[in-house]
Amino acid sequence: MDFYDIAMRPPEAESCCSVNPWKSRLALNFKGVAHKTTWVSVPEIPRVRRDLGIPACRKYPDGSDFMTLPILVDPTTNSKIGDSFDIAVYLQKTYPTSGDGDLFPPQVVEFAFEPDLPAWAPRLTERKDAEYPEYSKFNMMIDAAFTAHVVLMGYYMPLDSEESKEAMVRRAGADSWEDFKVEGKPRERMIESLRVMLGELAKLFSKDTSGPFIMGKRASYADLIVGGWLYMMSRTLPGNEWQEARSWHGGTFGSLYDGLQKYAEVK
Ligand SMILES: N[C@@H](CCC(=O)N[C@@H](CS)C(=O)NCC(=O)O)C(=O)O
Repeated sequence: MDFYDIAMRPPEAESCCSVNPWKSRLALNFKGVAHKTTWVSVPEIPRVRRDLGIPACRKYPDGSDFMTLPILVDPTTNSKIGDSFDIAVYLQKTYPTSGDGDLFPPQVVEFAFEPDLPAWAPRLTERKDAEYPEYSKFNMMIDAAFTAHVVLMGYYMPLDSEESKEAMVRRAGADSWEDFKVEGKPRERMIESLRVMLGELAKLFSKDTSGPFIMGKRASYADLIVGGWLYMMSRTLPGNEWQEARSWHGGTFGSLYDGLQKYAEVK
């Protein structure tokens, strides 16, 4: 299968840090599905998506299309999928028993967190279908909770070129990449807010302590959703911030990250 992720500075296997593609990579490896990654520069995403004939699945606040990755193309079934949640559902339906089995075992994954989001970070577009609604809702909640703290990471994304940075600067209505830097007291406050949010989330992981996942020893797509963000944090947070975050709340998120490593191979 062909998998499309956002290009970072080589070697991409060590630098790739885009949340939604990470969720899909973890799902592909969970299912043990062979795939090969194509790295796409940010300014190229709209063209690549259009050439594949995949409509946008995300909108800017003004209603215009936001062209995103990941994309998965499966030539064996002639499928082209352009949304990480749809990719997970597709993998589950097409390869129900492959790899580590069911990505969506029935479970209650409750997490409520309603932050204010900056205008340039639009919420995920709500899904109308009712496929795995419990997981879909969790995906939306997690996205909002982490996006509220994404300014801690954005500046440190190792994008592949100045053009990619400029595309993001323009979109955010900023003057330069330096505008994304958050330091000093505002950074400390934001780190503390991230710690508190993760404390709420850690409660979900404390229900079954037989393993690092929400269901204990058994990973599900809910763990992979959080995992996508942990991979972004681990690859972007500067200094020892990631080491600190790993250790918060009894090491819940360090253990989760370590538990997901078996699904993290970049291919
Ligand atoms: N609902 C989509 C959202 C995908 C998304 O927002 N992808 C981001 C990367 S994590 C992206 O492609 N951004 C492109 C850009 O910023 O230009 C999904 O889950 O796949």
